[in-house]
Amino acid sequence: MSVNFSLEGKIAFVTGASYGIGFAIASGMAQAGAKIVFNDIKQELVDKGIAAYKEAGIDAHGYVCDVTNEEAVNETVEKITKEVGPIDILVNNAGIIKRIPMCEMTAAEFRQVIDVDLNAPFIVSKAVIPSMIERGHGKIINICSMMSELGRETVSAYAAAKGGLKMLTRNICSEYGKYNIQCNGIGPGYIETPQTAPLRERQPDGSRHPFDSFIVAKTPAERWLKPEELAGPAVFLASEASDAVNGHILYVDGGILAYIGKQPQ
Ligand code: NAP
Ligand code: GCO
Repeated sequence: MSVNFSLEGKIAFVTGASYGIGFAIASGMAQAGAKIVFNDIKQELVDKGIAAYKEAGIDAHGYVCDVTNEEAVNETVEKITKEVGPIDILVNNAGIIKRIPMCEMTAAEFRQVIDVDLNAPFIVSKAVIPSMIERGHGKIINICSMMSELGRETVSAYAAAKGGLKMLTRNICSEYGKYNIQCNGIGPGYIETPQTAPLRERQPDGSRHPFDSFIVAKTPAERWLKPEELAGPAVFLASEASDAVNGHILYVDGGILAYIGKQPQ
C-alpha cells in the first residue's frame, strides 16, 4: 500500500505567510508539490514575500487581504479561485499576540487579538468550505499554540483565542467530516520567529533573556524550535496520508507538554 504524502496538483492558501511560520509551512508544502497562495495585510510585505519565495525557487501567488475583514476575505478567495484555482488546503496561520497583564489590557486590545486569532480562522474557513464540499475533499489546518492547552501571565487574550481555535478545529471536523474535509490543528512550541523575538532578546549585560532561559528549561531538547520544523507535520496533515486524522491538534513542541521542566541541578 503506497502512503501518499504528495501535494502535487493541490492549491494551498496559507494566511499571513510572507515570513515566519507561515512561510516555512508554505515552503514545505511547495516542496511536496503544492501551488502556494498567501496573503498579508500590506502590499510591501506581499511583495517581499513573493521575492522570498522566488529566492527559494517557489512561484507563489500573493494577495493583500486583512483576514479579519469578511468582505475582503470573500473577495480574495474568489480572486484566488479565478486566477489560480480552487483552494484544496487552507492553513489559518495569520496571528498576533499582545503580552499585557489582563487587568491592564483594554477590552479593545482583547478583542483585537480574538479578532485575528479566532474570528479570522472562522471567516476564512467559512469562505473556502463550500467549494471543498462541492469538490468532495478539503484540508484545513489551524495554527494553534501551547496556549491552546496552557496559560501564562500576560497572554490572556491570546490563550483565550488559541483555546477557542482548538475547539473551532474540532467543530469544523464534526460538522464537515462527512464531506471528506479534514480539519486539524498544529500546536507549535516556542519557535524562533519575529513574534517571539522580544522573548529572546539579549539583556544589556549580554546574558540570555530570562524567558529564553525559561523556555530552554521547559523544552526537553533544551532549545527553541525552528519554523522549518513545522513543515513536515503540516505536509502530513495536508496530504492524503492523514485522511483518517480529523479534529486532532498535533503538538510540535519538542516535548514541552510532556515535561515538568528541568530539575534544579
Ligand atoms: P509572526 O512572525 O508575527 O507572523 C504573523 C504573520 O501574520 C505576519 O505575516 C503578519 O503580517 C500576519 N498577520 C497578522 N495579522 C494579520 C491580518 N489581520 N491579516 C493578514 N495577515 C495578518 O508570527 P509567527 O511566529 O510566524 O506565528 C504564526 C502563527 O503561529 C500565529 O498564529 C501564531 O500565533 C502561531 N504560533 C507562533 C508560535 C511561535 O513561537 N512563534 C508558537 C505557536 C503558535 P504583518 O507582518 O503584516 O503583521
Ligand atoms: C508567549 C509566546 C507564545 C508562542 C506560542 C507558544 O508569549 O508565550 O509568544 O505564545 O507564541 O504561542 O506555543
